[in-house]
Amino acid sequence: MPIKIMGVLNVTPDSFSDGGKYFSTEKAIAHGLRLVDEGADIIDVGGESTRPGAVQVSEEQECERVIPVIRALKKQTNVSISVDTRHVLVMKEAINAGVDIINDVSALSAQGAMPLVSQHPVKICLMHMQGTPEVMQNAPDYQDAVKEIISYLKDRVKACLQAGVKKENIWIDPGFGFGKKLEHNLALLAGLKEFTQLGLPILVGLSRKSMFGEILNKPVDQRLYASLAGAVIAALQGATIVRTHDVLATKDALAVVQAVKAFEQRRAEANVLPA
Ligand code: 7PJ
Repeated sequence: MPIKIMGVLNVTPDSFSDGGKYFSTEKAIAHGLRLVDEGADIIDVGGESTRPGAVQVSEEQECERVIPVIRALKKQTNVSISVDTRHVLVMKEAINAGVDIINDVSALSAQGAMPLVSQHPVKICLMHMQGTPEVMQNAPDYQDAVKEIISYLKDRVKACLQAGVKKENIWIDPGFGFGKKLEHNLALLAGLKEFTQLGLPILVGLSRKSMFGEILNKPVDQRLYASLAGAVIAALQGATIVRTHDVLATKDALAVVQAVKAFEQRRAEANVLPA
């Protein structure tokens, strides 16, 4: 499966890594179209910041931010559109607006989320988070992060299947930075291949995250090269969707991974002896 690039489109005044530069419908649409030009396969539209300490918005406000942007991008582009939300009202209105993917950092834990999405042919990304955005970085704690997060995702996948979601519509995501210390994020990146045992597409979001800030001691606007290294490490281990603010750079880096993988595939096929 070719690696897909998901471009991040924040429609929030307080999103941490672009300083709310795109906080208006018009600006958001323009930025979304730019990400498409850069080669994004998916645009992920989010109206709620999940940064610790971020200002809370109502579901109605979140809809006012994201729905016009989703409608415009559906009309003006051919790429898939995703909505980054934890809230059922936003999911419902985004589905009405034609969204293709529901990307939920709480893995559809809101009451009514699973029954809603099971009624529609949308893809679902189930992400792991320890705690809630407000408190998740207070004291992240795991015995074995990789094992525990795989087990959590297996349970959420099972619940989705029981609620009637089709297996081919489910993606998983270990949730880098969501209730994780540096050592947990490193364990996940080092052990990402283990997530392929679920047999589902793996999405990773590493772009500009604080784990790179800790490794480099650099602010968010100086983490591009580190984020590319992270994306390459993830893709080599089987990540198939990479969520990023920097579409063009990430696309080029992952084209190299793709070419090496295709070479390995050809060589493996050539070495198979005819029956
Ligand atoms: C992620 C996300 C991620 C998925 C955010 C940020 C924080 N959705 N939404 N995975 N991160 N699926 O972009 O730094 O890692 S918001």
